[in-house]
Amino acid sequence: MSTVYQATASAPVNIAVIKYWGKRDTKLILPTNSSLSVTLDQDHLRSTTTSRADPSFVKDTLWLNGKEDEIKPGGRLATCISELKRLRQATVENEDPSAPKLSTYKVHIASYNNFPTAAGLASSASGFAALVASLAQLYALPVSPSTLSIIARQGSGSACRSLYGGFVAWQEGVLPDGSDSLAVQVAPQSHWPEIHALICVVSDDKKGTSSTSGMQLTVETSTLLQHRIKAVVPQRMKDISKAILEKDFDTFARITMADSNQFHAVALDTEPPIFYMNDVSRAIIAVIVEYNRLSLANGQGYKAAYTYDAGPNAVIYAEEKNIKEIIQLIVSFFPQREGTFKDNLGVFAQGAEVNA
Ligand code: 2P0
Repeated sequence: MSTVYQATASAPVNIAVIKYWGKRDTKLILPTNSSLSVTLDQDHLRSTTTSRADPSFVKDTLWLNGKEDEIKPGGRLATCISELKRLRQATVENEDPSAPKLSTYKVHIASYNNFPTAAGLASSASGFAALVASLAQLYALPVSPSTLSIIARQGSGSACRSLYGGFVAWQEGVLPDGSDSLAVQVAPQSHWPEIHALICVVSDDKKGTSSTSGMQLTVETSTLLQHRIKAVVPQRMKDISKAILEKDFDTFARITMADSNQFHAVALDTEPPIFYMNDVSRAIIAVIVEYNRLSLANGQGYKAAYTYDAGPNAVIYAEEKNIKEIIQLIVSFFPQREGTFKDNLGVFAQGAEVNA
């Protein structure tokens, strides 16, 4: 019987608090600014990928949620796969001539997202991170998650941050080959386990402008982006990293909301303008602003921080002790309607789906 070479790995979704928006190199996926995210520590917002290498396979093949997906030559998927094969050869096979030449075999890859597309969450970050982690395991690559993040980055920028759990920075780097544009862990989740994320699904419609094309339009046309890159993000990266290390929720919340606001401002500053939030998104902002205002007036500091990606869904970061109150607040303002998930404002909390 021949040996089966197969490995399975999974990676969770991450939600940025300092947003990545803009590339200085579109092929290598090098960003115009550093970013920072929280990797969601829950079982049901993950991609799980199984990879198998076999000499009998005739071509590299990918199934996404059970459906075959094209691997375009020279495309992002092909780049990730060939980079991992190259690493296998350069490390394991070159060092140990008796190691099986897995880099010469074609691979079959099956990837599943366990969250419904209806959750309205981008799956490219967890998807590419799980794919890279699974092939790295299959090939027994003796490399760090940061090295793997360089490869995941070339699949989708935000994917590099899902190689680590907890609080993760993607350092933009300065080198033209992208070898220093990688993810590092600022702190593990266990450092600040009280931080939870509430995902409020406002709409599961496919967004109008993809991140990839939207951010390029912003780079080409927005003057505000230039200000953001040079004068705003570097200080925010330092300040929010410090806030995380010191478990300073007030600073974390202020910077998170300010950076979400500025990301949507640069989207609006794009020609033609890009709108990702809708009326419900803005109403949720108003609720959180008022909730914080009352809390601050009572001398209790910030209790919640909203952030929005390239779509209308809200993610609310809060400390565990306030999560229940925030869910009740959101649900009282935005009652859950009967009917399909699509019609509802779904609320997911870190750790469990909330039936409100
Ligand atoms: C982020 N987003 O930092 C930001 C905030 C959306 C808004 O990363 O072209 O899907 O594949 O590198 O990673 C979305 O961008 O774009 C994104 P590509 P990606 O999470």
